[in-house]
Amino acid sequence: MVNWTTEEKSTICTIWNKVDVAAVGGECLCRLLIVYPWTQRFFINFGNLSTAAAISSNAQVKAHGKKVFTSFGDAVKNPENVKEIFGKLSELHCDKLHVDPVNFKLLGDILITVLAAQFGKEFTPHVQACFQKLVGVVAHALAHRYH
Ligand code: HEG
Repeated sequence: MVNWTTEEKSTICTIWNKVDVAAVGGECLCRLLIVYPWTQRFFINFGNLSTAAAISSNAQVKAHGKKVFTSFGDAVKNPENVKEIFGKLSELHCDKLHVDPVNFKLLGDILITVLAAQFGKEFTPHVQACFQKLVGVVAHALAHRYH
């Protein structure tokens, strides 16, 4: 069981409250699909993903990025209970979507790079450490019900 200090939780909330979830979510999913092109296989029904430009302007990618990171926001609000909150999602990603859990880590790392770019100096090593811990917990929780 991972412990969270009040300070860590407030550090994460301070940043997350300033995040435009639709913009950051869209950006993260775009980057995942461009940087790790094999992840496109999960989204073949999303239309044209043939070039970086096509991915960046794809409305379904943007909408799905918003959906994923709105859900990630539940973990921000309740980092102690991520395993419970994401239980059903873990089953879905395993049983129905067949997403390799490695991809949760890749997306988490991408979130860190996107936040670092947006927040600059405010994204101190300590802030990064707090987010690194959270994306680790989220990736672990999403992989938890795999069998
Ligand atoms: Mg997943 C659907 C959350 C990473 C592939 N993802 C969803 C849904 C949510 C979600 C809330 C909608 C579930 C529903 O319709 O009931 N995803 C979520 C989180 C994270 C994540 C919180 C990690 C932070 N997802 C993720 C990754 C991949 C992926 C890394 C693949 C590389 N997700 C995926 C696919 C779907 C969802 C293919 C179904 C998309 C669709 O066709 O609508």
